Amino acid sequence: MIICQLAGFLGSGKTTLLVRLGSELSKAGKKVAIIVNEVGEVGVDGAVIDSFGLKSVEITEGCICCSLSGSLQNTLRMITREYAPDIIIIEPTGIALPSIIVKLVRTAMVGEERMITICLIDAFRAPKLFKEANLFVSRQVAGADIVAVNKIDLVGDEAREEVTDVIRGMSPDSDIVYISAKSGEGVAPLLELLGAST
Ligand SMILES: Nc1nc2c(ncn2[C@@H]2O[C@H](COP(=O)(O)OP(=O)(O)O)[C@@H](O)[C@H]2O)c(=O)[nH]1
Ligand SMILES: [Mg+2]
Repeated sequence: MIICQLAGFLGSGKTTLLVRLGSELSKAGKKVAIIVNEVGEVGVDGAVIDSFGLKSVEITEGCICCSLSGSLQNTLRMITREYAPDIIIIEPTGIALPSIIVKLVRTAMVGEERMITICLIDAFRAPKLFKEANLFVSRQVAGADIVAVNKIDLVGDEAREEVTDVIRGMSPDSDIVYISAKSGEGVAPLLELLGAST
């Protein structure tokens, strides 16, 4: 089983990517479950999720990386036991730290899973974000296996290069992909990684 975490600041495109990855993986014959933690954020449209035949659980009363860590772990165990998915996609809140979620998952699942952390960066808002929340974003980026620079439909080559330089400075070894969660451009490698073709 793969457990995929979609990290990233509020508005970076996590929910949009979640719906795209979930529906594509489901179309490819994978059993997909989704855990969404939103506290005052725009949520997943339940009807949309259901229409793709995905199993989803929402946790809304607090943050799964702190006050509701036990709730995340129980939900993971419950979904695994009752639904036996091929993949679980987790969308934490925009202020969660990926490394904490990874630890919680590891403890809950005692190592039967493969954990993949994708951190989304909004290419359009990146310059502002890097200026105003640099330390926090660098911790999110550093905790990721893959950094997905999202909304590339909104920026040109130069902005893309600049974002790339900053990310490289924060985390020299992370893989970087360039995507539009909205149009689906560039998303194929992520689907591959999540086992769409196996
Ligand atoms: N232009 C563009 N907009 C996007 C893209 N991905 C997400 N958005 C928009 O960005 C906003 C925030 O997206 P959402 O998925 O809710 O972000 P979240 O807060 O990280 O879950 C929404 O209005 C999306 O339609 C993209 O690739 N391109
Ligand atoms: Mg969201």
